[in-house]
Amino acid sequence: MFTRRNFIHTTVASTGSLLLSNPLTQNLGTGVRKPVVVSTWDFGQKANARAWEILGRQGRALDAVEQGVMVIEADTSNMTVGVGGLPDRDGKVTLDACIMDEHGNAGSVCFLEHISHPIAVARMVMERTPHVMLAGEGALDFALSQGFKKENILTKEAKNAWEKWKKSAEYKPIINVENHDTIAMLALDSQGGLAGACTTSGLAYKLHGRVGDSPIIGAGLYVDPEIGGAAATGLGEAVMRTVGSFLVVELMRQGRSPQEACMEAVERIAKREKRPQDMQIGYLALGRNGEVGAYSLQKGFTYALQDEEQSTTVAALYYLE
Ligand code: SD4
Repeated sequence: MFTRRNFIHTTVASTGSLLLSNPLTQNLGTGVRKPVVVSTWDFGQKANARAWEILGRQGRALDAVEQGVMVIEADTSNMTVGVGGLPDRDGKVTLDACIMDEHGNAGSVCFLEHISHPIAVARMVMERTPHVMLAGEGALDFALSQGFKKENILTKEAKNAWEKWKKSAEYKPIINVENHDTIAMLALDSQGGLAGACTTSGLAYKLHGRVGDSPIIGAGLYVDPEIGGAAATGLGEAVMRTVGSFLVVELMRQGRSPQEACMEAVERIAKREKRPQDMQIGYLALGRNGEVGAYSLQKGFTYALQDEEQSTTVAALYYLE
C-alpha cells in the first residue's frame, strides 16, 4: 500500500533526481546517472559516505562497496553486522557476506567466526581462489592464510543481550531491528562498472549453523553487469525460497523498472508465505542507468542514496498496511 507518509517522504527525497525511482518518477528517467551508491537502512548513509570517497574520484565500484560496508562491519554500536553482531543461541557470532564485481564474478563466506571483516574475505575468495563460497572453519582457515587475525567479535553488549535472551529463550524473528540491520550496497562507478556487497551477522539467536540469504549469490545479492543489481534485507528464509535478488534482476531484464521489479518480488513473498505479517523483507535495486528502486513487505524499511547531487535516506514504499 502506498501511504501518505511514504508518498511525501519519497517525493521530497527524490526532488532533483528524476532517476530516483518511485511511482511518480520511475518512468521519467532517460539519461544515465553515475556514479551512484545505494545501501540498505539509515546506517547506509555512513557507509555510502566512505564509498563516495572512492566513487567521487572515479574509483572502482567494487572497492567502493567493499570499503563502504566495512564501515558498518567495524561499528560496534550496531548489533547486526560484523563486530558487535548478536550471537546465535549458543552465544557464537557467525557472519555471512558476499560480493560481486562488474564482470559478474562472485565471492562469499558464510558461517564465519572470529573475523571482523567477512566482506574482505569474500572478496579474496572471489579473487584468489577458483571458488565462489567458503563456509565455517574452511572460510576461517582461508582468512587466516590470507593474513587476517582471529579476533573476539562478541562484544560485552552483545553478550549481555544474549544472556538476557537466554532467560526466556523465545525465538522469533524481529521485524525491523530498530531500523538497522544487514547492510547491502550497490554502486555504479563513473566507468559504468556495477558492483554489490552484502554483510550481516544474520538473525539474532538463530540455530547454530544457520546461514541466511545474505551470502547466497542470487538470494541476498545479485549483480548482472548488463542489467543491474539487487539486494535483500529481512527474513532470509523467505528471500532464499524465492531466490529474491536474482528474481529482481531477471524482472529488470524483462523490462520492469527497478521499482516495479522490487514490488513484484515482494508481492511474490507476500502471496507465498503463510504469515507475511510476521516478517519483514526489503529489496533495493539499481539499474545500470543509475535508476533506483526499493520496496518492502512492511513499513520501516529505509535506504540511503548518494550521487553527485545528494546524500539522503528514503523510506521505501511497502506492501502491507
Ligand atoms: C538473514 N537477511 O540472515 C539476513 C538478516 C537481515 O534484516 O537482513 N535482516 O536472514
